[in-house]
Amino acid sequence: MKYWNEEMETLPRERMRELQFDRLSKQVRYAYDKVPMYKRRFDEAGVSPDITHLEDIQNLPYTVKDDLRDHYPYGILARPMSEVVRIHASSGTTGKATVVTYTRHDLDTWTNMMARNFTAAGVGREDVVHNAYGYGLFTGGLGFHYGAERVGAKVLPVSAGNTKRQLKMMKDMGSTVLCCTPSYAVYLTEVAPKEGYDPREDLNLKVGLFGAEAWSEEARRTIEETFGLKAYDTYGLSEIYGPGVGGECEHQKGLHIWEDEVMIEIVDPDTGKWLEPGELGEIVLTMLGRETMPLLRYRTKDLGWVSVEECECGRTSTRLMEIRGRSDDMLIIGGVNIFPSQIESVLYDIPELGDQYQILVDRSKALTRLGVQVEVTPEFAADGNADWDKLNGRVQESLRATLAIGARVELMDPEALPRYEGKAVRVIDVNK
Ligand code: DLL
Repeated sequence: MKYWNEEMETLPRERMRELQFDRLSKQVRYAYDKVPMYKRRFDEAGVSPDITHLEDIQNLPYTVKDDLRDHYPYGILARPMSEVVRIHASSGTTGKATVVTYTRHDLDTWTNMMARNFTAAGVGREDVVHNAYGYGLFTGGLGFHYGAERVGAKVLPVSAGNTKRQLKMMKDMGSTVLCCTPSYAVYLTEVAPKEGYDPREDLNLKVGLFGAEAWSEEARRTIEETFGLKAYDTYGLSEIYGPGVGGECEHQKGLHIWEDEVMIEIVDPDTGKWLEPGELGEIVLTMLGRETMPLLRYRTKDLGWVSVEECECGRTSTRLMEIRGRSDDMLIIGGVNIFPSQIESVLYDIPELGDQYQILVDRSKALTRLGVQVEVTPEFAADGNADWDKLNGRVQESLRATLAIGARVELMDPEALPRYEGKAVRVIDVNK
């Protein structure tokens, strides 16, 4: 099957805008009538909840993560609790967790969005989906699970952890699709051969759906080449259902946003002004049919840019061409803005280096200082004649040449750094 919802995925852009306006205007009025936080905010700002053009969305107040924390746990509900059938929550490492609720209708919408992602990646009834996203409060596990079931695939709900067993299951069950974080997939490229598997011969993987964290094109190449699969990016966040806000098609040229359900804006993070396609800014999302938590203009803190040109696959949606990472993760070193994924790109291009690295940030002095710890490959470590100092110098030079930053580099033995089953923690604040 080429599309999951052909009508919506190929709707001419003008018609999509009309549909969005129709849905948005109802949703804004609904949020105003049902959620006291929005009524208060609109009234205080003197903004009418009855919009007359799609562009009016620019005048509406934003919603931020702290709004969810301030209304912990059930303060933003637009439906009675009796209609809520699922609750997810973020881990809340800093402060209170953010809690998200779903009605049956919300779960159905989410599942269909994930079904579009799977279909765009060519996954269907013939496939065995190995789902190694964590099951639990995190939206990754169940989001992928129900989406895969809906397209008729066979789902293996393995969840995260126990890597040896993961590989055995993958082989024995003939899994054709791997779903996990890209950093875990990279880790699997290392463990599979060590456990005696030839990743291409012994495993039957054809497709991977990866997301939940920023990853580089180099990481994609490593995963694709090792397993002989095609790796697709998936974007989403718990506040906006979970995974499935958008995903790549076979052309892998940006992530199609399912715009009949989620409206995307790219805004200047400082001024809040709308930016044009091609311009990097903050991703702001509004759900057009959410029943329980009708969040309006949710500021994701993720930075990205979009294209509105039609894709070769025939889908007409806006495409998210790059998700550079969270503005919170952006490092400012000597006046230069750097994202962890850019450092990953440099490191993954040096063959003597392994796949595990950590970025150490020291903000104790006036100038932020950067350190990079990166493992060397087992072959390099085993070579008695290997010149560690020379390699160290090369890594420093490459970082400087590509990113214009100086960094203290520490080469580590293989397996010296931690591995992650879910989202990797790449940036360490040494002052904390
Ligand atoms: O990570 C939902 C998800 C699960 C998406 C599985 C994709 C796959 P949260 O835990 O709420 O939800 O984290 C959301 O993760 O704001 C981004 O910063 C980051 N993120 C998610 N997908 C991508 C991606 C899930 N494809 C936060 N590329 C988001 C880069 C991503 N960052």
